[in-house]
Amino acid sequence: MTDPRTPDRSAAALAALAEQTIELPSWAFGNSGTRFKVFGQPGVARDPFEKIEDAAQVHRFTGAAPRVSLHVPWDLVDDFGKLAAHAADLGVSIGAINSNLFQDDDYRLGSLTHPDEAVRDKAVAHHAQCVDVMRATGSTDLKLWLPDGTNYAGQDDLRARQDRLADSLQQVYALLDPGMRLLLEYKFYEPYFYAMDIPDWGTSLLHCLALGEQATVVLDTGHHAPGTNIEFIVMQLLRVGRLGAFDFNSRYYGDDDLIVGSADPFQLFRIMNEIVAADALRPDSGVNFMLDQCHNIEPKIPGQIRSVLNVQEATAKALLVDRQALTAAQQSGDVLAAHGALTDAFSTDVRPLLAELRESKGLDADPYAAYARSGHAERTARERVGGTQASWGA
Ligand code: RM4
Ligand code: MN
Repeated sequence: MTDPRTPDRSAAALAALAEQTIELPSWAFGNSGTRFKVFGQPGVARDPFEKIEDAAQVHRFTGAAPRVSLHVPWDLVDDFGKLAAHAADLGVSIGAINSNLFQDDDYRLGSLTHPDEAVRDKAVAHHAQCVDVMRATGSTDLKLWLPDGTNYAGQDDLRARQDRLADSLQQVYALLDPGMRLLLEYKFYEPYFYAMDIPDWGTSLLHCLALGEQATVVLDTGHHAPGTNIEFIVMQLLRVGRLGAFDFNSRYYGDDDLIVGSADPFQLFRIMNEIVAADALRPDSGVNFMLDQCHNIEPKIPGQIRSVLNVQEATAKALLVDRQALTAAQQSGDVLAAHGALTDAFSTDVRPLLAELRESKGLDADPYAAYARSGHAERTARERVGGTQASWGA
């Protein structure tokens, strides 16, 4: 067993961590729940302006979360210029714009894949609205999760659905300005259970390759069958330059959207290890590290702070891997030494290193405790009365 924290490696890790940013989802700050119950919480944001205020708290205490993704239409406002200015005043900016193809009666049998061209046109037009929001807010990422699929064998022609999808996606892609990207997400089941139309990274990648350079894959860590080797997918997408973003969260059973790193911290470490090995942590690598989570029972701002800390911890451990020793062991066929190079890094307590990072940025070493002391939770519970709390699906 070796301690991977050499002075050089720690210094390099600190420098890389100082540059790392994590994007927060606006919907994490609204109420959410399961199909059984949505629990309200005191002080929850009532509109996109308040969601951004809450996201800015996460950035204020972690120094690592300067962007907020929006969901359209959940976050529609009259004046997006004003929303972007509000974000800038609070020290954050607008990140990816998520389209929504899963809450309209017309989409019962699909949206971009629907047999009826009029429905497909409507779903494409929704993305024109999203691109307008991008122009008004300075966002460069259009994120598309396709909820389309079928429940029964024979319900629709699987191949025809792919052809319609390719055609619809081309129309969406044509809406993009230069410098904008299309982030295409996949999910293996739900809301349909027989066949999703973009069930896996291969399908997403094929569509991205057909579209062009501005199309990349989104990997949501909760969207795979149990036991899937997610870091393999990360590696493969990085190899072909098409990993556009993560939606980070944890799962035990389905698309649980729990706090990232809570269910399987070793998996998160293995994912970040592939990122570091491919030098994809650099801010200009093109990989957007986003969270896609819902805090159904825990308080939302502390839940997001915890999530950012978990990503930072996994990243710090990945940065501490002794890559020379790892390569030497791999080349000499020393299986246990190679595995040990990873587990030594994973077993390292990186909290002191991260405390050092925060102090060097003038932040409290413990963002979670500093937020609790700030009085923000009590103030919003007192002041945010009346109106309707934001909710997943509102
Ligand atoms: C989907 C998918 C999308 C997210 C919605 C809320 O399952 O993960 O990324 O926008 O949920
Ligand atoms: Mn997602």
